[in-house]
This record gives sequence, C-alpha cells and structure tokens, in this order.
Amino acid sequence: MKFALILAGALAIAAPAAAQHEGHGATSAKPAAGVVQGTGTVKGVNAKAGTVTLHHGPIAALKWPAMTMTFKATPEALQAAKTGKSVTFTLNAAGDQLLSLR
Ligand SMILES: [Cu+2]
Repeated sequence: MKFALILAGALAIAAPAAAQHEGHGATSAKPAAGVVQGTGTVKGVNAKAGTVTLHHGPIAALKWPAMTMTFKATPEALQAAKTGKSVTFTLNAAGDQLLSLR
C-alpha cells in the first residue's frame, strides 16, 4: 500500500487553488452547466499569480457558506478587482474560477 499512499500525497500537493479553503468540500461533484453568481468584498488581488481573494456571501448553488477564499481569475476579473471593493461576481460551474466581477 506504500505506492497508494505516495500517490495520495502527490495528488494532495498537486490539488488546485480550490483546495485552499476547507469550509466547503470538493467541487468535483458539482453540476457542470452554467455559471454561478455571488456577491462579496475583494480582500486582495495578486496580479502575478492571477488570483483574487474574496469574502463571499453564501452561494446556494454551490452550497457554500459565507467565507473568504482565493480564486483563480480571468484577466478581465483580475483587472476589475480592487481591494476593498464590494462586488457582484460570477464563477464557473465548479466554483474554482472567477469569471467576471463588477
Ligand atoms: Cu468559499
């Protein structure tokens, strides 16, 4: 079973940004269609990493409670994000990419 343990460890390390927040479970079981909308406040922007940190309100479509988390963002969303700004945003169906923000 040693190999399986090593593999599991490698997968954990390779997991994408979505794994950074533990308040809601894996996004893999979500339906794949459509986009998800939410509201929140921008807590940080990392232009180099292409990520935006949001404190978002509850998102019923993803069964997420309100929380702070970091999303991989499209260039458009990245550019629109300003720390401290109250925003309406859209995510992809899996909830692991910030598609737009205003
Ligand atoms: Cu979250």
